[in-house]
Amino acid sequence: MELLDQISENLQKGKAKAVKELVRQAIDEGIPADTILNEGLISGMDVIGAKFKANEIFVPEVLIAARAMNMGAALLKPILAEDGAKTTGKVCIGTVKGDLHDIGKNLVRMMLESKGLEVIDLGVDVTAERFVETAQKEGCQIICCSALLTTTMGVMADVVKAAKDAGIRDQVKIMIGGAPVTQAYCQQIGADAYTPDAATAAEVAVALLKG
Ligand code: B1M
Repeated sequence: MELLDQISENLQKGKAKAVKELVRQAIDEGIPADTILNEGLISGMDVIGAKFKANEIFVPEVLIAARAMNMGAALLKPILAEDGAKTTGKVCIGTVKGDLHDIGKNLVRMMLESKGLEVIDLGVDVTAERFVETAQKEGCQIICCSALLTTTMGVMADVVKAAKDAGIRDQVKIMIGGAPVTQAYCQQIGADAYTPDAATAAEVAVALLKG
């Protein structure tokens, strides 16, 4: 079986140690880090998502797979950080209030850091006020919000409103993403950018910082 398929299969089985070893092997074989991430780790997580939706697996299995995903991704972080030109800028990122999904958010953070940006990670379950207070206090040029639930994506509109109410809307860009989020929603709430994946998020953040 091809190495990337083995990574995906082992991630689905929650075998974190095997995933780590296979990711290391893939790196040693010269497979590009973004290919390992997308075609090994994320593709395995996609299968988990489909099975979770179909009630074929449940929360414990998903959590074990998530752990394997994070362990594999951690090995890729320093390699992704070596790639390409560096930009300066400060970003705060978090998963919105009521939402505990952090795998995608962590990948976005990793890709932002790989571009040289300073990232303040607020974690999960972050209120609109906390995003805005952090941006104000720390002088962040960009706020990145992640949401994975249709019931929590509304908090992103609250972030836009809170930034307006705090008088910093013209000083901070608001980027949004996560599986249920769309370009149409971005326009509807008046955020600055929607991106479908972590690599694009980092590219768009750099473009926004360059003005
Ligand atoms: Co949850 N869950 N979950 N879950 N979970 C989903 C999201 C769901 C779609 C599964 C399903 O039923 N089909 C569904 C949501 C339905 C909906 O609202 N439409 C769901 C549900 C219902 C729930 C619970 C309510 C289940 C329950 O308890 N009954 C519960 C809610 C808990 C809560 O948050 N309050 C719950 C819990 C969990 C776990 C804890 C078990 C676990 C999370 C573990 C963790 O994150 N540490 C979990 C997981 C893992 C998933 C699925 C299976 C996988 C999500 C994931 O990590 N994908 C998910 C199914 C799915 O998405 N297909 C599901 C991999 C990740 C790399 O992708 O996060 O989309 P993603 O990130 C991408 C892009 O979206 C983008 O870049 C990333 C990489 O390229 N991106 C951004 C993400 N954030 C961005 C921010 C940006 C830009 C881009 O800012 C600029």
